[in-house]
Amino acid sequence: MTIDEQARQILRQNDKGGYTLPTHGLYPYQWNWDSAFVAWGFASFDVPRAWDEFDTLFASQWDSGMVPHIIFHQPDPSYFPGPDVWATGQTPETSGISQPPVAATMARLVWEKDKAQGHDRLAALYPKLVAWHRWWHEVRCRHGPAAIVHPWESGRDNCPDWDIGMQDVDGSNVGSYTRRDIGHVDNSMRPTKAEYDRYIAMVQFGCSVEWDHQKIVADGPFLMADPGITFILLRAHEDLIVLGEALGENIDEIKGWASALREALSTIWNPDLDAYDAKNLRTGEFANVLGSGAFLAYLANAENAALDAQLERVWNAVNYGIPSADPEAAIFDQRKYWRGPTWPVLNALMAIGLRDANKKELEARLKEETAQLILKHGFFEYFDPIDATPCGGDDFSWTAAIWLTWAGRDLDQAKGAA
Ligand code: 9WN
Repeated sequence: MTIDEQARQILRQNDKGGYTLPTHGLYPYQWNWDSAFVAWGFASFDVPRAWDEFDTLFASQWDSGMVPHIIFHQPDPSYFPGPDVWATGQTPETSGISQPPVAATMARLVWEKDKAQGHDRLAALYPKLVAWHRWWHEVRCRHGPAAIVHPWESGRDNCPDWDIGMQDVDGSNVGSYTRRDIGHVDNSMRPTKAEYDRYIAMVQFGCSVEWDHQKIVADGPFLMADPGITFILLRAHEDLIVLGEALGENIDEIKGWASALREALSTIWNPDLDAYDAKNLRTGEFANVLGSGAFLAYLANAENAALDAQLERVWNAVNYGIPSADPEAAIFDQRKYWRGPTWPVLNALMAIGLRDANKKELEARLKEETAQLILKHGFFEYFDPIDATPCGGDDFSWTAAIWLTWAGRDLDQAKGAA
């Protein structure tokens, strides 16, 4: 079997009929941003199936416009926290928080594969994307940049960016529970018990206010500005504008959201760090850690010379891909979840940004290093950026997807017929 065939087989094997699991065992449900990347992957060989993935995800959109981070289609005891812990009362049951809004960017890439075939599918999805972006703007960009109320919303769960916000969360009264993640992968690679206690405390707060996100933003235990989501959302607004224009829609409202968000970028530039940085919105304090979220600036055309220099320094300190935390910082841990390793899927997002910033050599280097990891070890969730050790889950959907769309081929070719 060729490596492309293996990647397609992973997507097919993780396909539960309209939605795709990130990987069997560790993540037995539909995850929000995983599905968006999976759609991009499916579009390389089955465009209608790509649109199905978005449809299944957006079928669980809340009335508020929020698209939840997990859809619990079929109960599965192998994941904690499951639907009973979230208790959101949705059908099918869902978690109560969201995840990085990459869907409009991925929908644009899928649509560009075959605009004629995709027109009606896009027209049906478009108002749902707009409603989700409106929710981000109205509920989560009230302080300027995009704010998260739980580290899991960032998709970069326990990266050092959130440490200062996590300190203020009381995890001492959450009661007993059994984690399932450490039954699937090495405990030392996953977040600690103290971190999980705090994650659960934040879920319990959401339950206590019946998942009213206005109340969670106003009074919840955790509220931090996320540079990663800010850049992803800004890019997604711009992609949504292109999609809206193609459909003949009035895109003035989205343009307003995009310009407000761009204006807010100066508030997450930390001059002491000389980079974009996460900020605790309860205290005004910066995290003072350089994470991979900052390098998503390329995706939103928000880079500058200082960030270029930081990228060079951080990247040259490792051998494979862009690390999730600064290798020269004390907090760096080359195998620990989001505290050092490299994620092929984030490398793919950054590559789109580097290509658009006309940094073709950097994009080629990133592709080459990411491809080496996959060719050496397979479609793992993430990798040690120093010695290439594969980590986390195997046969991972988004790693297969980005192989088919980027790491295994030329990004521009993969765009297909425009
Ligand atoms: C919590 C599914 C998800 C990804 C996230 C990644 C991890 C979940 C977990 O797995 O998060 O959402 O239980 O660790 O951090 O980015 O979407 O692949």
